[in-house]
Amino acid sequence: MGVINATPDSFSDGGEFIELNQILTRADRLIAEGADLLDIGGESTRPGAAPVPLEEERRRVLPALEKLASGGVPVSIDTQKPELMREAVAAGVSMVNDVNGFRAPGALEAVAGSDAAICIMHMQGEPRNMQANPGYGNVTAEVRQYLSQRVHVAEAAGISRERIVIDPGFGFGKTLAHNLTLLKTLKELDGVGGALLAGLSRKTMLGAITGREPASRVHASVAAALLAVQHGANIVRVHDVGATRDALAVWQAVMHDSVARLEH
Ligand code: HH2
Repeated sequence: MGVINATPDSFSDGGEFIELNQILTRADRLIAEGADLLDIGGESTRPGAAPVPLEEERRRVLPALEKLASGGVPVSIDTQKPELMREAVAAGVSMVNDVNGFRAPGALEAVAGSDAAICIMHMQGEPRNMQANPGYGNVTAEVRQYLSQRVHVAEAAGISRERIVIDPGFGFGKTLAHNLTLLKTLKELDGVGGALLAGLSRKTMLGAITGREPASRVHASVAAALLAVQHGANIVRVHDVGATRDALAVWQAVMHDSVARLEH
């Protein structure tokens, strides 16, 4: 999944893709690099980010969604707002990605009547305060419990399990230690939803490990994406699609080769 942040303030690439033609150029590039899915967002969720009014978020993303949703690559909208979810679904998006786990009143209903997938992410707190003092007894168990409960609520709203993607929400109300534990134990989230998504690309945890600024976290991000897939992620949300695909291609070649050797 290739990321397009149509925002002035995203932590890794804020301000680069604001005008419609910039968003479309970015989309073309991600598709050329091999993205299977594009995720477009108009509200930054970086720690400390302020909420964006509906009108402004709509202005940032809807024209691009309308253009891209009829193209050959499925499109996801990254939003917490039920009104925009509804409009994005009407525009033909294939997935609605909500870092708030569809907890806003009307969020699940906005998507239920369509055949779009949903991505339910775990977050402790909200972007404004989530990194203030995150705390868990057992982070993986608590994330799993939250996601299972949200999946049940989504199913009760008429969204079948195979339409539901779950995501532990790396960096959303988690310390470095929480993030590392989650990555190591990702397998424990198997089966909670229809698929598992991991978003580690360029995040602060990679800066803490490498000492690098967001734009220089490409190698760290590729390593993290590879680890996530090895631990069971089906979808990785990344800024650097080409580099990530190359790493995954090597991993897949090795895995297939070892399977073939075992068979002979
Ligand atoms: N991370 C970000 C935004 N949306 N959605 C899912 N499902 N999972 C994630 O891990 C995730 C997400 C944050 O990254 P980014 O979009 O690069 O930055 P910003 O929120 O500042 O726009």
